[in-house]
Amino acid sequence: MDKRLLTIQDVSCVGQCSLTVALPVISACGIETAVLPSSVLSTHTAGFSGYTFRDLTGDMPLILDHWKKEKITFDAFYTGYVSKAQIPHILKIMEECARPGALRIVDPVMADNGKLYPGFDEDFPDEMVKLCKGADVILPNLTEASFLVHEPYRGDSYDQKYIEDMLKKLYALGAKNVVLTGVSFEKSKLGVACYDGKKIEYYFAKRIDASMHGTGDVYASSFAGALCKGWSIYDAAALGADFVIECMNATMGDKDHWYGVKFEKALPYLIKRLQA
Ligand code: PXL
Repeated sequence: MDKRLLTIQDVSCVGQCSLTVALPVISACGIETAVLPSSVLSTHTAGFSGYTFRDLTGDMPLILDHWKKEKITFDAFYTGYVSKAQIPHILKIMEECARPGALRIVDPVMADNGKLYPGFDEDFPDEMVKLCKGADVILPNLTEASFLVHEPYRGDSYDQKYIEDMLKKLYALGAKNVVLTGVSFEKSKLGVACYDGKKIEYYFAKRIDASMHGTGDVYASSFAGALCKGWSIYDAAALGADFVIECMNATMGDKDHWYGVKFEKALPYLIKRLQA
């Protein structure tokens, strides 16, 4: 039977993040992608003002009931931007709609650059820990990592020991693998650190001197697609980093495109890498 992945995150109608990235990217990886929208926003919340927000928590139990009647099941779950109230529903869906050995990939989307996103309160990270516990992989950035383990965010001032202690604290939350993103020990290089409870592995690529919105979702989506195709955690983590760079290169220099990355232009690269 072909693999089917369910991704649970918001629809930001405009803004190239969450579901509007996950669906095309994971589909391009050759994986059937089902969606459960957690909410619908007119745009994402980073840089637009006055956006609409419709919460879809109430639909979650109804959707689950229907899926159970139809015996709909999944080989993988990939969660992103969700609310506190949705976490128990998501845990139930992952419990009741899993095929044997189903993967749980949790991107604890909630924060960046030292701050929680608008609408997430101080209690949210402890709720997110419940989703991280029992995940096969969690993919926090450094800000999310510090919120998850209650450590102060250190910006760029950290060393290898800090990263390796952080990986161990994140692993202790109960996930089988940790992929920590946005790690850098040299100005010219940026990458990820992977930890499976035994060994720590790094992957670094050339740092692109820009910060662009939606790269976390591009990263997690390509990672999830590759993992679902049977790639190892490390290979999928490295592919995600390379794909983000391709997307950023395709976006560089276009001042009108401040709200996201032009990932569409880099899909041929992703498809080629997955065929190699
Ligand atoms: O990229 C993460 C994300 C997802 N969804 C919404 C967001 C953000 C980040 O700002 O605002 C609605």
